[in-house]
Amino acid sequence: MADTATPNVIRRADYAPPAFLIDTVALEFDLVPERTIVRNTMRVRRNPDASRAAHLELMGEQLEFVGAEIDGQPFANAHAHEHGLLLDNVPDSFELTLTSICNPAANTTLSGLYVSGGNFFTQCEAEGFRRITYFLDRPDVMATFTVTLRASRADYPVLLSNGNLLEEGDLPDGRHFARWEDPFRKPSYLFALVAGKLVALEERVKSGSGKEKLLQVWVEPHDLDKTRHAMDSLIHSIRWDEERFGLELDLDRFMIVAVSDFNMGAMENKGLNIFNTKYVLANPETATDTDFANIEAVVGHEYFHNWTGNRVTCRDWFQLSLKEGLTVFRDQEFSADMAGGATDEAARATKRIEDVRVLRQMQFAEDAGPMAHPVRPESYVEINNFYTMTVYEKGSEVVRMYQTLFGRDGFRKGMDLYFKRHDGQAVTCDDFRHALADANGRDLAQFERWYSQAGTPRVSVRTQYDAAQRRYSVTLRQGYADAPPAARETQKGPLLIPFAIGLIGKDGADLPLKLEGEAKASAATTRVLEFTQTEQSFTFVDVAQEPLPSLLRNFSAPVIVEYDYSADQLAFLLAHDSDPFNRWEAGQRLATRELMALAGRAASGVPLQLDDSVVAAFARVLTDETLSPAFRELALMLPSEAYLAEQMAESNPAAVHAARQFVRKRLANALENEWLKVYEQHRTPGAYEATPEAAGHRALKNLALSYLAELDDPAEAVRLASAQYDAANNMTDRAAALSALLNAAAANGGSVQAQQALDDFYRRFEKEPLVIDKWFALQATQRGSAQRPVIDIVRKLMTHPAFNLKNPNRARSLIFSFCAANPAQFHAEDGSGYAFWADQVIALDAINPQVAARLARSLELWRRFTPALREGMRAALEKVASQVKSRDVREIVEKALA
Ligand code: B3K
Ligand code: ZN
Repeated sequence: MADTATPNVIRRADYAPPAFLIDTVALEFDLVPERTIVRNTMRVRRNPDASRAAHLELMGEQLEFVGAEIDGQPFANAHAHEHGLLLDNVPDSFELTLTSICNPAANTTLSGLYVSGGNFFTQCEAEGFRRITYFLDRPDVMATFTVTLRASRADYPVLLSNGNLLEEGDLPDGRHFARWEDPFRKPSYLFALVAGKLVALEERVKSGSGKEKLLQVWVEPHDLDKTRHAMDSLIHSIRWDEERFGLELDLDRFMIVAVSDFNMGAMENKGLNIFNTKYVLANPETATDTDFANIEAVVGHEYFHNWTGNRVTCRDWFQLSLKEGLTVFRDQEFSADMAGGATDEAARATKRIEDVRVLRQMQFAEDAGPMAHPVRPESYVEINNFYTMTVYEKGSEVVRMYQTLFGRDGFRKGMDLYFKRHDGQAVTCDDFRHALADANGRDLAQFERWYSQAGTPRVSVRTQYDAAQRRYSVTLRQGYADAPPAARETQKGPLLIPFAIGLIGKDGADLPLKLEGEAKASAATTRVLEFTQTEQSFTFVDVAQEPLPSLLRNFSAPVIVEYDYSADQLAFLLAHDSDPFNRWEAGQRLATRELMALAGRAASGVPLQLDDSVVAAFARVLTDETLSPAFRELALMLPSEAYLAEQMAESNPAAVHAARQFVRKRLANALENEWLKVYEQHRTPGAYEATPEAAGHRALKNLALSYLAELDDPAEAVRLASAQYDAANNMTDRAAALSALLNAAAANGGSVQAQQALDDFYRRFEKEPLVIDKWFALQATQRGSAQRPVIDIVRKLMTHPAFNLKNPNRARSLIFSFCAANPAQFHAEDGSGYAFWADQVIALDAINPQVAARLARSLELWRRFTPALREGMRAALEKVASQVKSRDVREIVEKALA
């Protein structure tokens, strides 16, 4: 079960190439749930580039060793231990056959080979392959794999593995077999097998060079009607990678398999992607617009890994962002292109805004706490703890900065060179940076700091206009936001920050840009300044009037910008900035500033009030028909409570909640007629369409409903929500109506209607686990009230027959939703949330350490909270630290308490 080894720190500086290489692997599986026999035959040779080792040390965990043969002869010098197999005195080059047994039925960690819903699945990244067979389970050992699967034909009619199907047929005793071969060398973390009762949606497409490809989406038979969108997303991904990066699918067949027990979103195993059902299954009745968009993004992400991750992989796990940051960047660009093509900047911006919101709320918080680490970490205890927001999302921003510096064409040249140099290799983040630098004739030595320095950079801006000289100077100064000591130690010097800027005139139009020393103004009204020193000034000349600066357009670098805008200036930018991202940003700054002031008042018990000018600024956005509905929805959504709490000197979730609710109520009451009008105008009658436009209308309409539910008298909102709930032909509208009813009920309106809808929802979707997850999540994230605290509801739901701690989606839907997405209720002053959290982390630790460790992270920022909460959090952390066994959870809680 849990790994109880004493925590061992693995360091990047200690990397050494493997003493042996494995060129080919032939695996034979006799699949039986409690006792699967694995026979593994490898061609092994000494690595000419490594120092000579006396022994061959293979990794292995939770395996029963049966025997070893070398070149067909029994080999007695093989010693199995808790972490692997030691083979003494092996030849320089030999064939090694190992036989071992594992127990997939008992594997609740969902790492290695396991059983879910009666079918077999694998998950090997990062270190799950060693739970299947003994191996050099590290990404710089790449081999070609042949896999033979044998199992009962009645129980496991479908047998899948990576690559191409070579052969299949019957065996005695009702068994059958299939043999697969993957022609590409790969590290063990990309191995996969699936066996069970599954059916596939199939499609044949021609790739760019005219080759026919078989695409399959495998699911349980009752889910076949929910596979179309995933298939379409796959086809779009294949086309997009050909067009944007000239990268073609390299196999004859590409498979996606959905499984309901899965630790994360999905996995890019070569030719056999395994997905959480959440990122495959969708139809209008069961999936929201957000689900549809997420499926497209995750299908794209895993498909894009085929080149960025699989064809070129990581030398070691410290280089994880080499494949993850790059592939997140690619999936973000894919989604933006799908939403707005290459040129519709406003439509692209909605995707950009959503991505930046996640980065700020989650990654900036990570960088401010005990788990802060550089994009390329220096050390880890458990690598699974480093599949983080920093490696993925900040890593993606780092990749985006190359494109911002060199343009799309320059970035493409760099990618082409990267593949030309490194196809088939396991490489480093430095190799990627060098390819980008060389292809563009640039020295990017300073840029390495983005990979080695932790913490969120802070750029403060000063401006000065000289009317007589018509000069406008912009002085930038960079440093870091407050960071824990571990992050501060990594901060060695200034970064190369691509700082995109525009200047806006009195009429709201962009001014021409001419930097000092330039012959003429550029055609573009946005310039990317290369900001490389601690402090640096840039002077624009021929500036006819004092401009208003639009800073860090399109969020050109993952930094915090400080500039002393007045409220009027922010309202002006919100109304006029030509950069859609910065228009949104101005509204967020305005709202954040007000909300922070209000939270401060709420914390000290001072009555709250909101200036009419703020209401007016939001009213203008709400009624501005020139803006897309999707954009208006984003602009009118207030910053999240978690983000706001993080901005306070001492996080006070109750005060933040009071402030945010106050503003929502104020906006609801002041703009009641406008919300009602928007609600009516943006209905989407007729058949459901999953287009970005239709989704934008639904998003804005449902935001209006959520504001209306805040009215002092919510009767009309309850009526609208009930009617919407009953009439809905899609999950977006149905879930939004239910959520509005729950929140109105918390404010004392329509609790009967809320309960009726909740009961109806359960009955209607009882057989759809992903929808029942929503049913749990909606209740866990609801507003609650003093009379009806959400913790009571959550505790009761833990005993519901549909609750199951072993299923990660279900655990996340109830427990994580409450602990990580309902801050005001979770951080109750009586500490009840923390006690609940500790119990669940401890319970999960014994079942699934990876999932437990994710939950454990929800208290890591405890030191930043008000003293009243801090003690309860510390006590809960100490309780967990004293009881958990896995190195996954121990690393998290020990770092939090250190
Ligand atoms: N590469 C996998 C993540 C594996 C996580 C292991 N704990 C999915 C992805 O990023 O595409
Ligand atoms: Zn990935």
